[in-house]
Amino acid sequence: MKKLFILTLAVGAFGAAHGATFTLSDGNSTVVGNDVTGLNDWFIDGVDHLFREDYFWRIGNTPEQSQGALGPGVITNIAANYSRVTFNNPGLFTISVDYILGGSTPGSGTADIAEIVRITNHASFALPLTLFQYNDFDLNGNAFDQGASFDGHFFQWDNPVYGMVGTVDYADRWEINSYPNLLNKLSDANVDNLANAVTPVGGGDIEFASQWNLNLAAANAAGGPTAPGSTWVMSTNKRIVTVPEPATMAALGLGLAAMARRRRK
Ligand SMILES: [Ca+2]
Ligand SMILES: [Ca+2]
Ligand SMILES: [Ca+2]
Ligand SMILES: [Ca+2]
Repeated sequence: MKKLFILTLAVGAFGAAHGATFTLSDGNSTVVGNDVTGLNDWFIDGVDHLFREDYFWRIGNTPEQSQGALGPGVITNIAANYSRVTFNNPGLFTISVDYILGGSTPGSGTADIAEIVRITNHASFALPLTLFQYNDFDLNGNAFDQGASFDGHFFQWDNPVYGMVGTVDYADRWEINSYPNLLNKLSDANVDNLANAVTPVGGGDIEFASQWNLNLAAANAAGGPTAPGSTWVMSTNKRIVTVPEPATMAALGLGLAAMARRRRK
């Protein structure tokens, strides 16, 4: 009973045009998203591993809100596996997210989503904008009994399915919590920052988020968003792998450890 009312509620609040969906397909994988709650389904070989992946923002000391709260987004379908969603906050900023799905061979249980986020300041003053990337994976098609850790990248597992999320630039803050604590933090009327902590998880319905504290340079007075620093670009990658055998799992563990070592250098 976790969740299904969210989209209906938001569509009701904003009207029928808000809530347009898009679908990405590649190989063994399909992703479904919309302009209210971000990505809501990530099917790999028929199993849906995702409840929600979305972006939230605030300016200065205003409470956080989702990008979907800005109103209808513009959805541009670029290829079968590639869509762009753009939101405009008139006179202040635009935010666009490119979603690119990389599927794999049928039966592999593996797929990848690359995202490129662009935020452009249209104001004539520097914009203190804080961005949040929110992830609620329900790996293996269930919302309980999952584990997670953070080591520069996020890892979540529900054996034999593993999810990983990494970002460039590295975020300024992060948090792992249990649903819906983190979602409430990003949706309530308080100004919140992520805790840089794993909060003990009851029931194992994991959610996690990253936070970037930005200060986008003012756009040129002529009105074009062309000043150096007025646009920020971030790339992020999500991968889900299914590991059928203990030997393969050990190899995955070694790979992750090697990745962590490289990162620290
Ligand atoms: Ca889903
Ligand atoms: Ca489970
Ligand atoms: Ca809040
Ligand atoms: Ca979850």
